[in-house]
Amino acid sequence: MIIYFATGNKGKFHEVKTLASSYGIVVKQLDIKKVEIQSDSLEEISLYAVRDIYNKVISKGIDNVVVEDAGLFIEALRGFPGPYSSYVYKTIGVRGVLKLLEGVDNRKAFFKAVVVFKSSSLGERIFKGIVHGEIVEEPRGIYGFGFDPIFKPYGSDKTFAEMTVQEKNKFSHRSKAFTELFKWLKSMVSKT
Ligand code: ITT
Repeated sequence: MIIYFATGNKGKFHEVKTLASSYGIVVKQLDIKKVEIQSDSLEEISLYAVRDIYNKVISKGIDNVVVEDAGLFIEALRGFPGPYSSYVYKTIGVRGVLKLLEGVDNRKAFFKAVVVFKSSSLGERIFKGIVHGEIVEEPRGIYGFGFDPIFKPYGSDKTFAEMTVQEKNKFSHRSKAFTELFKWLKSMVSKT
C-alpha cells in the first residue's frame, strides 16, 4: 500500500517513513506547500490543508493524501507556542523559547500531532498523538529537527535530539498518531 504524505519537513517524513516500513506501508513525500489557516485548533488547520491538497492532486491520479500538523505546548506559557510552533521556531527559535522560560521552575510541556488522512474510498479520518515531557535548561543533541534539542519525554534521560529516529518513534506524538493511522489502514484493507 502506498500513501502520500504532504509535508515540506524532511525530518517528519523520515520518521514516518521509518515507522511505516514496519507495517509494510510505503510512504511517498508530496512536497506541496500546505495551506495553513490561522486557528487555535490543530484539527481545523490539518482538515483544511488535507482537503485543499487532495483537490490539487486528485487530477494527477493520486487518490490519497495525509497531512500532519503538530505543535509544542508549554504549560508555564499557557500552551504557547502550540499551533504557532512553526512560526515561533522560525522567528525566536529554540534559544528564544528557553529565554521565555528563564527562572521558571515548571518545565512541563507536551507535543501534539494531528494527522488527517483522506481518500476517495475511505473518506476523511483524524488521528491524534500526544507525548508529555519537559523543557530542559540547555539544548542537547544533534538529531531531529525543530524543538527536539530542548524536549525530553518522560521515561527517558535523552532529549529527542539525542535519540535516533527509531528511539524517538518509541515516544513521539507523531509515531502515536501515525501508528493509529497505519493500524486502521491495515484493518480497512483486510476487509476488502
Ligand atoms: P509541514 O510541511 O508538515 O507543515 P512544518 O515543519 O511546518 O512541516 P508543522 O506545521 O506541523 O510542521 O509545524 C510544527 C512545528 O512544531 C515544526 O516546525 C517544529 O518546529 C515543531 N515540531 C513539531 N513536531 C516536532 C518534533 O517532533 N520535534 C521537534 N519539533 C517539532
